[in-house]
Amino acid sequence: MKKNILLLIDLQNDFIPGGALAVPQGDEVITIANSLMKNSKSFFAEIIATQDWHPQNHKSFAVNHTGKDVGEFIQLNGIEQILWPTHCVQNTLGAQLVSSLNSHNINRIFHKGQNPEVDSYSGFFDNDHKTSTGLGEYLRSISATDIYILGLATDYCVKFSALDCAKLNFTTHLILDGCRGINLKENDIENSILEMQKQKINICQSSDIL
Ligand code: VGL
Ligand code: ZN
Repeated sequence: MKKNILLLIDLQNDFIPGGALAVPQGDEVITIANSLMKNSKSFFAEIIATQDWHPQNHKSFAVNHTGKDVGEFIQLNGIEQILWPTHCVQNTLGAQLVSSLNSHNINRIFHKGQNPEVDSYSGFFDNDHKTSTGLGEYLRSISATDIYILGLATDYCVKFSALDCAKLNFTTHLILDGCRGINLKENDIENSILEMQKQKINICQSSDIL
């Protein structure tokens, strides 16, 4: 039997306009998340959210490397790491879910990026794939079959969450109009979508569900 899950990626203040790592038009996806939660209650068995949840000393932050600027690359424990502005620090306003998101509909939240030594774009694993957030195990434990993903940012946390989700053998759907990307380099968003399609991720629109 099918068991559909709605997975909301990083709908946090720091990723919407005005935030520390604002994704262009990131706020536009909140309406879509709200209407899916309100109008597709019988379609989704559960609604799960992720939160980027960094300690202040996280090594993905440029300020934690003397002489380095945002956007520069470093080697972080053997993995290439782009340096970000300080964002989503645990228990700060920037890390909170966007206040206009109807978060009372969310059944469970998984945190990621808590280890200062490794970044975690995926909601399932750290970037070194050594530590799980527990999300995959949880989805398995409730016998979820189909995971519908939306959120921020298409070319980082959404992409890596969707790729891990498909790798874990869940049928994975990307709700495209419910995502916005950073597009640091031209075509990053477009290439991310192509990469996801190549891994058998189904690209859909919220109107296919609503
Ligand atoms: C994200 C960069 C750094 C994201 C999180 O949510 O896409 N991007 N941390
Ligand atoms: Zn982050």
